[in-house]
Parts: sequence; C-alpha cells; structure tokens
Amino acid sequence: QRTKLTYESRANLAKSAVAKRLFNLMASKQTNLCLAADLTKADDILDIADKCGPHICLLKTHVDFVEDFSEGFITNLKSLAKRHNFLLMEDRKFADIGNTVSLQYGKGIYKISSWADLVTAHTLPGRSVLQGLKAALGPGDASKERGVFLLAEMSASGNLIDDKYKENSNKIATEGADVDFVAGVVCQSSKTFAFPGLLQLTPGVKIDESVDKLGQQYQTPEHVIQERGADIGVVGRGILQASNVEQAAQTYRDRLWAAYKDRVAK
Ligand code: BMP
Repeated sequence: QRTKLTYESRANLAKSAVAKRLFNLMASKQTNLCLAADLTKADDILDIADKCGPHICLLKTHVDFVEDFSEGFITNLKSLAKRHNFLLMEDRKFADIGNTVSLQYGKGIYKISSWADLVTAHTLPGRSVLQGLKAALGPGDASKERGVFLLAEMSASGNLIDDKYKENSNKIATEGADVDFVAGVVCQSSKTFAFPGLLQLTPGVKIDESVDKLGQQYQTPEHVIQERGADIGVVGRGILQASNVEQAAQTYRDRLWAAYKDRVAK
C-alpha cells in the first residue's frame, strides 16, 4: 500500500524526475506542506513566500489573478524558491485541446513553462492534454525538469467528477508514453490511485471551519494525511488569513509531518 511507504523509498519508484526531486526534498526538509499563495499583489506573494519558505516543499500560484505580474516577480520568486529550497507549481488547470494548452503553457504574458517546475491539468480532454503540454517544452530532455499533476477529484461541493472519470484519470496518469511527465494526482482520497511513484496532492486543508461560502470543503491536516492518503497537504487561507502567517505555516507543517510519520510507523 503506497500510503505505508516513506517518501524516500517512493522517490526511487517515481517515473517523473520532478516527482523524484520532490519526494527527496520533502524527506530531507521534513515537510509535506504546500502553500497556496492566493494573493493578488506580487510583493505580498514574495513576502509570504519568504516568511513561509522554510516550512514548505511547494508554493502554488494562480498567476492569472496577480494584478502587477512582471518578469521581475518571477525572477524574485525563483530566487526565493532556491534560497528556501521549495518547488513552484502554477495551478493553471489546463483543460483544452493539445495545441491550445501548448500555447497557454509556453507563450503569452506568463510563459509558465519557463519557470513553473509543476503545473496542474484537468484530464477532461484525455491524453492529448499531456502531449500538448510536452510539446511546449520542445524536443530533448526539457520535460525531465517539468511535471504535471492531473486532477482526478475536486474539493468543491457538487463537482461533476464520478467514479468512471476518476478511473480513467488514473489510467492517463499511470499508462502510456507520457507517464514520465506525470508527477502526481490532485485528489481527495487514497483510493483514487495506487502507484506509489506518484504524489497525492490534496487541497481543502484547514484546522478549523469545515466549509467556506463558495463551496470549498475542508478537512484537518491529520484527516487528509491519515484517512485520505494525501502526501502533500495544500493550505491557502488557513495560513494567509492567520494573524501570524509564519507561525501558522509552522503549525500546519508540524501537524502534516507528524501525521505522515504516524502513518508510515503504524
Ligand atoms: P484554500 O486553502 O484557501 O481553500 O485554497 C485552496 C487552494 O487549492 C486554492 O488555490 C484552490 O484553487 C486549490 N484547489 C482546491 O481548493 N480544490 C481542488 O479540488 C483543487 C485545487 O487546486
């Protein structure tokens, strides 16, 4: 069972080079916390990345709502990622035909493929979403430094994903020529996939409050790691809205990590 294995041992099973890097980073830095830096000002994102950087393995962005996006912002974000040793994920949730996702990934204002170690994509278009994203990286080994998390489930109440969709998403993540490009799956349950070389990223994590006003559903850090099989817990407002964000990041980091240590020890 994949949830019983340590991150170190799973690094060796990963087919994606970025997944291998992330498993090893998590094990050595002792953190399985992803910060969802959902803020609209570049400087606020950089500030929180600097404060929370020591506690996270991954920083997740939505660059399309950053009001003052610039190349300088990306340069600074990359240098913080290097200094504090975390990876960058752009949560773009690509969901179009191959040619379009290729352009959305590589071109435009954001040039996501030039800086994001990881991106997210819906499986709705089928395998061609992976082929399209890979095409933006050009020939050669470029895809080895980049990876995709495929969405197989969502935390939003009333979402339309059913068991068949989950099963087929799992097939896209684990079968075929592009599996070396898939780093993991965004989902809510350990039953969604079994392959231990993939990472389970689970959003909807908060210590208190169980829902927000717009359909988000929350679980505690312990619940997502031990009952839902998450390898990485994604926390946004649980940290962003705390009076002391650094301390909140530390608390989430400690609780998510302790839950993982417990999970592999049992
Ligand atoms: P928060 O902890 O503030 O609710 O933020 C959750 C983050 O995870 C958001 O950036 C959201 O886009 C993302 N997310 C989610 O909440 N549920 C999903 O199923 C998939 C997501 O990417």
